[in-house]
Amino acid sequence: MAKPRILVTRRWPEAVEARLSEEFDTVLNTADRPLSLSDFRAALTEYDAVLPTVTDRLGPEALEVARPRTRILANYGVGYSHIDMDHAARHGMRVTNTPDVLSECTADLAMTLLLMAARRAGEGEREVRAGRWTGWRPTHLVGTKVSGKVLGIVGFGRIGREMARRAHHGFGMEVIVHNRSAVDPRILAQYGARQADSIDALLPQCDFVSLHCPGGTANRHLIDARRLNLMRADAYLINTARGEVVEESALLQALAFDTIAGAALDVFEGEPAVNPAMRDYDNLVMLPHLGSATREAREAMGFRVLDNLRDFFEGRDPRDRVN
Ligand code: 8YV
Repeated sequence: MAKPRILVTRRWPEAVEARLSEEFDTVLNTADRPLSLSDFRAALTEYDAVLPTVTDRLGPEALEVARPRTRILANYGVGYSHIDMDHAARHGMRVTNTPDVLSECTADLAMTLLLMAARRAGEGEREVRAGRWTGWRPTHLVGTKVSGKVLGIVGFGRIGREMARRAHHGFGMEVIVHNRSAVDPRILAQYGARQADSIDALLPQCDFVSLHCPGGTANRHLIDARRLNLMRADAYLINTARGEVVEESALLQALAFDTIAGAALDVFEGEPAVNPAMRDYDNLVMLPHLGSATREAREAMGFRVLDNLRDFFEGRDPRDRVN
């Protein structure tokens, strides 16, 4: 029987690409150029499986193909708000993701951002690099203490829990969570956490708020001007979830008028485009979507996609099916 024909839309870790090439009739994107809309539409008619990433915008237009050959979109990453699930379902396409294997690394990065914002690490680094450091003084780049403070977590899935573990057991933080569905008190107890009834109730209680919910239309601008106003003036917002979860223009207003103390973002509304105005805010830390960017996580994500493909093409239910 012919091997399934699969397309990998970006460069993946070498070890995973090698294994994919052994097991499937695989086409790699050796130039690592993002696919255009027409490339993607063509791919859907030529491949049994397409393996996208967050840089593939698989909205209704990209998926508007009369008779696709593709039967599975095996996404590299846990978030899949870049895929129009209604259209995928209409074509009977299976969609899978890669949970678990990136939770620790993404939480590590959320904690990195939290620390950077609180301790003004970005400002300090820029100062040293620019040769502007004039020496130690008691009032120099004074930030905010992290240990023992209150952390609010919005979205208490795998990554949110890893964040809570780090914050509570590593930094002695008090953790308050809000999740779409209520969290079992036995799980909360593992992180010394308590539950807020609503996001609105959570926000005013926190020194730091870290977002770990999914993106997509349901959570678009979940943190808007009104909710930013519920945060304390000395509080920080951390976003490693998806850019659309925060209304960026409202966040910039809040930073400009010091209605919050600062923010740290790994994801952006129009990424990779970043609103140029954001570069002027010293109370804003920005990283280029590095959440899962470790060798270990990126390889594990690739092998998890491979597991999903094997399951699918051998007639089993893929372990990470999301539809
Ligand atoms: C990925 C992420 O690197 O997994 C996710 O949802 O945001 C990142 O960790 C990226 O999405 C890969 O497609």
